[in-house]
Amino acid sequence: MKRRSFVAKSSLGSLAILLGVDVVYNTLMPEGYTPLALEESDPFKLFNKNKEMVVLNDKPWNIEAQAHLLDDKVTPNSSIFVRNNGLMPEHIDLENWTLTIDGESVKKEKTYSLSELKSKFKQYTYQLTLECGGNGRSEFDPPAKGNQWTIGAVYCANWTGIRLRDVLEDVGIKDDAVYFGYHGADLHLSRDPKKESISRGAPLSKAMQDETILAFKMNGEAIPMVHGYPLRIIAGGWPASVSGKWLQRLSIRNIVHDGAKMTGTAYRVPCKPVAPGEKVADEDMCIIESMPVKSLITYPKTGAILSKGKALHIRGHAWAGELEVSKMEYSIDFGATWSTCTIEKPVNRLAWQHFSAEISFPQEGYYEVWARATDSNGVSQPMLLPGWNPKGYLNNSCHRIAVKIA
Ligand SMILES: Nc1nc2c(c(=O)[nH]1)N[C@H]1C(S)=C(S)[C@@H](COP(=O)(O)O)O[C@H]1N2
Ligand SMILES: [Mo]
Repeated sequence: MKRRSFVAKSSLGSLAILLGVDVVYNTLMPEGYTPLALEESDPFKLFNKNKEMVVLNDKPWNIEAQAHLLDDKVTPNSSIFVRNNGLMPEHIDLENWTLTIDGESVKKEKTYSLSELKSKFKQYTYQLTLECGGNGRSEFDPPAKGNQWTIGAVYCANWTGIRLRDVLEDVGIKDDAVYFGYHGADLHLSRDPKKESISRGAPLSKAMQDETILAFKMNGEAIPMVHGYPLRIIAGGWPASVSGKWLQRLSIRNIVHDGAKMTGTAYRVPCKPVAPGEKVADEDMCIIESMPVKSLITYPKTGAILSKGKALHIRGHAWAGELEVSKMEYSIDFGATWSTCTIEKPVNRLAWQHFSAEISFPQEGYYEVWARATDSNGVSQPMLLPGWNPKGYLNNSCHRIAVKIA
């Protein structure tokens, strides 16, 4: 993998972050010099990712997992997908990092330092499922433009931070507040500082939930650079695009936030079902809120070969946006019949749930194991594809693995 331009343009501060240690003689390093350690770098080393992660795009970085890499109950950093819309911030000045809460609906704009946020407000840790709205996009027909995610843009990590609600109460919010919108420190691909690559948000009711936090830590450590260091919003159960990385400013709005990727076809789907390929008028598009019910078989890896007479143990995770998963089933006959899996309760609201089953196969041959989750409203995953939409969002069709009994 060739050295990437963002590495070459990085400042020393972020080099240290990328390397994980200080460059001891950094003052002696010639200007413009790229240390060998970074010249050798590939994205897997740079971001501490498993070599089996799949790079979909390198400008901006978009990297997805494979199902078997997501087998852990809590996803380790090495298997967490990367979705950048712009260029990662080039320099993080921790001492001077601030968060400003502004917008039409704050009583008075307020700015906090990181240390103030950490000391002033109580900290909480939650396991929260984040899935990119475009996960599964690759299956839609007619195809949608954008990163061709298959199944790997989802994970559930431990996030530690403070409640957004507590901060908003400290700031003072006007009665007309309806929405929040985030502003991160990443750069637009054009490098034009006046443009934002993404600035999304959610209704104030989502901001007020216990689990909506301003996070400092992911899986007990400082958030890795690529995942939003040093501060990030986490809004579990909603498209992960709501969870703004490198958070510097949060606007409390008296209108639906109108930042980059809040309008047009971005993170919006037809309010009513449409035929594949149909043109949809702007006013007929609705913003995606809670994500639909979905599941993933994380063990065994697809292509497993099993000897005759042995039962197959399968396991995986299921999630349902703001809802809980109430039933989990598998099929070995292309959906003709279904059997139940054991499904655990979530460790907290908005965490994914773990399922397992022991499967016996009637005879030798090729099988597909399909998994199907049902949410607490009784809504199940579609077997093949959900309704088509212009940007290929919300594909929650059943995950399948191939198994051969020899
Ligand atoms: N500032 C900022 N926040 C962002 C993004 C971004 O490009 N910039 N991408 C969003 C999208 S579309 C997704 S799916 C998630 C991806 O988070 P991850 O890279 O930590 O997995 O971050 C969201 N937050
Ligand atoms: Mo996303």
